Amino acid sequence: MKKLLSVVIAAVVLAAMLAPAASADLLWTDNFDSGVFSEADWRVEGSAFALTNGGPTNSPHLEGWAEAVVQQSSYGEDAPAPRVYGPNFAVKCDTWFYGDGGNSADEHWVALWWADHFENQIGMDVDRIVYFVRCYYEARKVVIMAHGENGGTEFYPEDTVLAEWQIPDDVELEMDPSAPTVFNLGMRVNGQQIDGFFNNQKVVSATLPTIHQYKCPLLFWNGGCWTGYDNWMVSTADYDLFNEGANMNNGGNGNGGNGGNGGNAVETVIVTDTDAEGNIVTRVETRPAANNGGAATGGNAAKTGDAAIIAVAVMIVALGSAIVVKKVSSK
Ligand SMILES: [Ca+2]
Repeated sequence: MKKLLSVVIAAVVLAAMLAPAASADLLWTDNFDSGVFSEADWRVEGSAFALTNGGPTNSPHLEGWAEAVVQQSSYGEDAPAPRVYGPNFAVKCDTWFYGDGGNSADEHWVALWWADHFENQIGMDVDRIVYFVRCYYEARKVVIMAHGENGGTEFYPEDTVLAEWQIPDDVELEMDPSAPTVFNLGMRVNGQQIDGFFNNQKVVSATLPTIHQYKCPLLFWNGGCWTGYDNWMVSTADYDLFNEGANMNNGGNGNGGNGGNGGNAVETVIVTDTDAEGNIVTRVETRPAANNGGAATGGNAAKTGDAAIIAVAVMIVALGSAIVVKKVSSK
């Protein structure tokens, strides 16, 4: 029995050696200073956002009038594509309000958008819950908002504010064509935890009612005003994108950070259970790592460097199915 246990332990150790170290990665940044939309990064068609030079960041940035609703990261024709993310990411950007853009609505807002898709589908008419971190200009609020679409309406049949923060009176927020206030807006999703950030401060948080592992584009979303965006940054959830330092809440078990193109990482766990005869049994299980975001999408073929890890995973699964350790009898 001890020998078998040793084999299991050795396999776990081997897996630990071969598995990629949990890494907090900055995945993608775009300051638009190249002066062009990269079609590998952004889905350009249908966008009413324009690349414009100057502005409050004094550099190329995105600018949209009221009818410029979304600018979304690229996903290509065949998912998964490079710029889609499961529930393990953080994103932030600089943004500002130039004016109402001719839209006389009572409220104008800017937002970041991500959706929890219930199946590996991207586009309209899919089952999902969409999440916004929005900054409202007139009401001076930052909120996390959710609404369901199709099957997602079971959870949120209409726009629902999950968390709300009032911007303090002493914080400047000017809507001004020539000198708008630049602020940064952020969203982080780590498993079922969602956080919203304003100027690198975590100001709103909520727990998602459900979570799936499918990947989705990230969007700038313009709530009907004349606005600008710049300095886009995307990272894994455990990367310190908001300069939180020691206060950073990883919100998980430390296994996060599998990278935006992940989906191949595995974790090995020891499961203790009781069998039909009441014996305590222990087995080793290997499964896609938590917060992986990719294993279920069906398209994440192992890259060369991952082949060894997959092989170890298969080996451990085989061991796990063969070994049932009866702790009771090993006393
Ligand atoms: Ca720029």
